[in-house]
Amino acid sequence: ATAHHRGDYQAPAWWIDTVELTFDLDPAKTRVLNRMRVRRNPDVALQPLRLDGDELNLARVMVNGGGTSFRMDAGQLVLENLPQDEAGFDLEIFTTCAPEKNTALMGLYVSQGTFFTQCEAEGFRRITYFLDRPDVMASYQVLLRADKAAYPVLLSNGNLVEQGELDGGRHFAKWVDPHKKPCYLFALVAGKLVARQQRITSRAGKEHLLEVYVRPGDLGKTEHAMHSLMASVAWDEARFGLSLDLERFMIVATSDFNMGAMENKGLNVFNTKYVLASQATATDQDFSNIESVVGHEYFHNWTGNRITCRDWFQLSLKEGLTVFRDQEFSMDMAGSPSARAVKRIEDVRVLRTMQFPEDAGPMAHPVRPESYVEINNFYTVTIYEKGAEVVRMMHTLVGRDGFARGMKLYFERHDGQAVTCDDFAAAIADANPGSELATRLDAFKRWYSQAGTPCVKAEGSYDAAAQTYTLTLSQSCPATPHQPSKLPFVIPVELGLLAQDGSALPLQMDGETAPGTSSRTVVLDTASLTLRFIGVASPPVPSLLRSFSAPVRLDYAYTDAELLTLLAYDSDAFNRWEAGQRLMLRCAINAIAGSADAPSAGGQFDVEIMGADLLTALRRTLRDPQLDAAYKELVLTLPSESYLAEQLDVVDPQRVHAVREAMRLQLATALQSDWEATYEASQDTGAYRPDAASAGRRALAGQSLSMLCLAAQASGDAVWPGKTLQRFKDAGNMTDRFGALSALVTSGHPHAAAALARFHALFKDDALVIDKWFALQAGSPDRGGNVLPAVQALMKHPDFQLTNPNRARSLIFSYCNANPGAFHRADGVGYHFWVDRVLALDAINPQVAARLARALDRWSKLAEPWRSAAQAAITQVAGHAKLSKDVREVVTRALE
Ligand code: DPP
Ligand code: ZN
Repeated sequence: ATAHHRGDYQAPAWWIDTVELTFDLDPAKTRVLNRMRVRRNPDVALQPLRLDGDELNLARVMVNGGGTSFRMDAGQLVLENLPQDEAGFDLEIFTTCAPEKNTALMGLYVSQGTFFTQCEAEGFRRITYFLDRPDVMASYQVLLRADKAAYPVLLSNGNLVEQGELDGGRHFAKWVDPHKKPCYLFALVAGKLVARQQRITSRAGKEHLLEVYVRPGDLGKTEHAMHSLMASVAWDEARFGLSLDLERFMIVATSDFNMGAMENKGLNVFNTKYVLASQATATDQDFSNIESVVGHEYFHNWTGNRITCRDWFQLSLKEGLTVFRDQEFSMDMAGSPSARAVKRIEDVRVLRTMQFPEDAGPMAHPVRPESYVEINNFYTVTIYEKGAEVVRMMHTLVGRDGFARGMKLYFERHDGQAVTCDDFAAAIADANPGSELATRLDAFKRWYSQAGTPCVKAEGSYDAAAQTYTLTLSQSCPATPHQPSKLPFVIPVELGLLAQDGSALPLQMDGETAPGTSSRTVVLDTASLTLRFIGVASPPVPSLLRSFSAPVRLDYAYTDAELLTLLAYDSDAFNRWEAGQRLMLRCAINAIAGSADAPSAGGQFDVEIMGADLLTALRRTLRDPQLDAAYKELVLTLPSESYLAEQLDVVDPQRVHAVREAMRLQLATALQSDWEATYEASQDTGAYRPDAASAGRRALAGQSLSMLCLAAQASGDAVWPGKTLQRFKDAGNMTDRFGALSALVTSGHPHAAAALARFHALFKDDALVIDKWFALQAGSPDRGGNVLPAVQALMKHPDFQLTNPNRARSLIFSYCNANPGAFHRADGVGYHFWVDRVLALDAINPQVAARLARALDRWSKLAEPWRSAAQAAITQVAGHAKLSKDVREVVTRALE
């Protein structure tokens, strides 16, 4: 397979201005007639027209109504000697495809008797021959024909302009999209669906019809998605002045989907996971994910659809920006400053546990990659989450109003175009001349071109006589594949100083005439920067990188006492949480590095890993009446095993697991009475509502129950497991029910088996709930190697289905990608399981298989015997003759 390089970009030699598609939908053989108006691009040297196609049966090609010669070359349909005049020519292509055989779920496929499409990134070429690249934007008219009884609902992008009956029990619908679009935003849906409808009037006074389509029977679970959509429409108008540009906006849910959702123009297709919710079947986390994904896809309507990407190297242009927008939307919906901080902490936790490892591993790539073999492999946490951090830093550097001005200029300049990350950055900077961003734009854009997570090292020294505090910040960035050395990044560092008693000190720098605010943002844009604060009466505790103002690692040699001060008093909620994380991390790392106190092979630690001061501070947090429940839950959650592993040079995954489990047990037992009090105080009264405050209380109650069941397992006490089982049975909502079930399962209590069986019986007809049931078992803490046999048994469960991505993810990914303590077995059997599953999935769905293939990305950091066993497993996959280019690229890079 060949690599594509960013530098090779060339404008298309031909444009496609209009597309008329006629579909005769049939699961076994769908016929597609594609009539295009094609025109030479006069700005580019004459070249043959090369149309992309994949898995198509070609029946006919006609130019201006007559036959034409063509040839096939590397899967492309090549046409030469075409009319070159300005008016262009008609090109008609007739093909067939087999949607029911399409298990890759790219292009046109069938899910539970309904037709769906997925075209991003390169799925349209599996529907018809086309210039399948985002910079070719055309007007679409779509005629759908199908059996009326089997496919009563026929949908495509834009407006329904005509529908009617045909002979033989068939019917048709004709859709016209008023907006030009790249083909990756094309969509059609046909099947037995029902819709929740909502008419709204925008701020601008226009009427719109919003629709959420689901299978009959699921209509009762669409209220939250519709509310989220209405909130998204209102938010984009209020915050960015961006209104809905369509008369009709549709969301359709499918249970077979490779990703979360897809922003097709006017016809979003969603994984059911991000649409369906009821209090009985969805957790608070599900409710909040739905809000954020509905927002994300809706926001793409402007950032992605109206202005799209010139080429797929620019993917973060739309994804980073749209993630930033959905993060801001969720924060604004959450409301209080404290709820905003909770959302920020959650987002940073994802970044640090998923993106930092990616940035340090074999798949590391810049936010704007330089090359790829399979673009589907680059829908990554780097493109999305780090891309969003880059946009957030711009927001920080130009301010909220400045960013709004920049967005306005971006749309003035580029509406209707396919552009680059450079164009976006230029618009934000040009709208803010003289800003911290505009004055160093070229250096700032290294965030787009350089991979790797920078490290900011901070050193402080206090001069008691002069009452000055000197802070030196310096930066470095490790080498990444093909990038041995890096130039300095532009890093906004928000900081403050605390007095020893925890009070905030006003900041006055050398040369300033008066003290200013107690928090400010400095810009580190050189290898090192020294700041001198004056009028500092006693040695301060620095609070650095507040709100996580840049996606970097911060290295500062805090004493335990300083961290305890920050944990107790920092006015920045993020750093207050971070101080607790650092203290817990420090204890964990000391225990991992420590001598023979603990056996490495899954044994238990007898030693106390966390000291009395830390436990006291955590207890105080739990008891603090000023703090929100959601925030307490975050502070009391230990860093994950994968985050711990990232802090080590050589990883013994069993020891990491054992240490973290010992710390959980210590938290559970040392704070037992506090957990009891917290649980009792966190009970909800009144009707279920998924808002941030109620969800926070339920999260803390669930955490308390988990801790109490864990403590009971150690002490032999039967009261709390009994209460938990009762709560599991009586729960009025899925959050409480699943929280209780998790508490029993993760503590390894004997009640767990009966509860799991009961849960399955209750929800056997609800696929999304059964996904949770699989995921909980595959993700539960390993006890002497018990998880893999359970996973293997579940593979044989009648409800398990490898072809359904949600189900495959719920069982296999929950084990291989998200349960390191269970997956990294010293006997290597976890890796054998992984090899077999990667190969089996690859034959069905390469995109999903390639995600699973990344479970061993960090193999070279592992200690022996894991390292050699993991390498051998990857080599075994790589040695397979019939790999997709998706999996091939991942394992090749892993072994480089
Ligand atoms: N559907 C994916 C997303 O919205 C890809 N565009 O991020
Ligand atoms: Zn997106």
